[in-house]
Amino acid sequence: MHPCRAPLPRCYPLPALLTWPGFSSVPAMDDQSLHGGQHIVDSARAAGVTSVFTLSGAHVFPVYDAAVGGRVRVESTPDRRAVEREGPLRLVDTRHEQTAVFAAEAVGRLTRTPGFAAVTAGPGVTNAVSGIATAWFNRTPLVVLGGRSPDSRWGQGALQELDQPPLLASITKDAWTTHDVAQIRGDADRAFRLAASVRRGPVFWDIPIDAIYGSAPRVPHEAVEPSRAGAPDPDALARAAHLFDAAKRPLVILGSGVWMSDSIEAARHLVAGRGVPVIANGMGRGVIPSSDHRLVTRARSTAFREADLVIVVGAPLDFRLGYGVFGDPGAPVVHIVEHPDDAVPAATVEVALVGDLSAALEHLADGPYVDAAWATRLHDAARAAVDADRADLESTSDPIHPARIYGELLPRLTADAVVIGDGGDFVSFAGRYVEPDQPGRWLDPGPYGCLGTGPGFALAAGITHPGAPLFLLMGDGAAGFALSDIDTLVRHRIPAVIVVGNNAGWALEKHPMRWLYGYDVIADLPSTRYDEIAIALGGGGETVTDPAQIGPALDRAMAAGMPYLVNVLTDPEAAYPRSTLGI
Ligand SMILES: Cc1ncc(C[n+]2csc(CCOP(=O)(O)OP(=O)(O)O)c2C)c(N)n1
Ligand SMILES: [Mg+2]
Repeated sequence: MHPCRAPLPRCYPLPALLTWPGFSSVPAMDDQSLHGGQHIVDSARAAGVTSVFTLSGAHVFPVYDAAVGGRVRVESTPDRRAVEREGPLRLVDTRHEQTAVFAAEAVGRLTRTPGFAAVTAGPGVTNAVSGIATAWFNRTPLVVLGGRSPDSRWGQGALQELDQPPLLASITKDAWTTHDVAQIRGDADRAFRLAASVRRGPVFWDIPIDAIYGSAPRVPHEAVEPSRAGAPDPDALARAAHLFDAAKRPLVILGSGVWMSDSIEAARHLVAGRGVPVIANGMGRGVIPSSDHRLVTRARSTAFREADLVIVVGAPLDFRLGYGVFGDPGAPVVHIVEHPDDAVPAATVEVALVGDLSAALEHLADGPYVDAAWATRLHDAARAAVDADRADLESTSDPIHPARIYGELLPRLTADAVVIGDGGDFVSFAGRYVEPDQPGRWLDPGPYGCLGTGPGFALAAGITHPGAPLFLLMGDGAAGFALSDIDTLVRHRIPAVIVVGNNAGWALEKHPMRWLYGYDVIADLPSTRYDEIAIALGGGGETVTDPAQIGPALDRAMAAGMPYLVNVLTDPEAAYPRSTLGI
């Protein structure tokens, strides 16, 4: 009889679980025989993973046991939290699975190695869906392991019995169930490799408890590297170079792919070699620092309207880029992507260059210098936009204009600061004013636009960049999704400066509804003391109503050495001036 089909006790008294022949108790493992969790943790480490994000659930206990190195290790160390931190794999527990998966997603983007979350069966998995979808939209390497009720009970109505892979199939590179403990190591290797291979993305796999609690011989590890992008087609390269050389008003857009594929040096080389104006998007922000006069993100509408060639590197031609139509009639586009699936057809695409981004950028770096008048025009337009911001950034209005918060924040941002946005209008203001000086230091949800990502992202940033100043900017509406995970930031000692732009409502919905209907409903919220929630959860905080007090409050937050929430009451009528709803 297959061990998974061994007779079970009528229900699951825990001691019976340990003696049932399908399971192997953890202490019985010897050097040659590993339980399912040990196979997974070994595989994760071999893939360069250092943390696993989770919320406790018995379906995945073996992962925890392996992550901390087993009972003897835990019992011989007086500080339980230290064991959880030190690993073999750092075990990071949250208050909601959405936060665990958002954190793993952010780790995937910040480190460019797969983020890893393990969630319990059923509700653990369904709570993970928004994080997995976020990774799908962002092309983030992410592995989510789900617990699963036992095969031997399947169909009988075990707790949380749910066939999970079909739920995830449309938002993952692959989603499957591993039924046999002997397959776990190979499947884990495949999951991490697949997530990190071009085109990067999330992978989901679940393991029934009768397999993950079982044991199987140690498997010799064969290192297989994730697949990388191939060499771009020489003909396409030549056509792109020809268009670039002939263009009078070329523009380069650098997207997240430049960061994710580590093509930063090649991008800088291209910009310096050709003097071409650049607009940054997503994780491409910071590749060209704000001090470089060729960065003209603030002259975006002029640049999009007037460019006669747009070279889009590592970014989808989605709503953020007007679906690839720049100017009227649309300027020709050279679309440079790593994988054919990213080269979606748009009428304006003249050349689709598929392959290694660095190779493509290096090839295009050779050629004539861009017309100085065009570069100067965009630089002047960008500077004029920055100058025009000054009045709002210095506003003394009462109630506080949200821009004034950024007027106080910007001088306090050092180059190593990580800035995270989670919200509507308040974060649109952040995107406009905050220009990171290094890549990989700005995190927003990306095109999936899911509220509630912020605390998970802050957790990831605090773990990935310990010691770097960390700012989490949240709308008051967004804050409501995951404030309980301030508790997580406290427990894991992440000294995030949390700024809530509290306009007592869902402004990004309130104002558009008013424009469309002349009135708004369900868009008002109370002016809640979110700082008191942070204090109750073990952090610090204060409420600010006077614009002159924002700066001193930020200073106190930065000096606090713990999560500290500055709850700034802002003007509900100060809408972000937007021209599109992204549709
Ligand atoms: C999970 C989720 N639910 C709903 C939305 C729709 N939505 C987008 S922005 C927004 C308002 C956000 O309000 P807040 O965080 O307070 O920022 P504000 O616009 O007020 O500055 C809403 C409800 C969403 N993007 N994600
Ligand atoms: Mg709000």
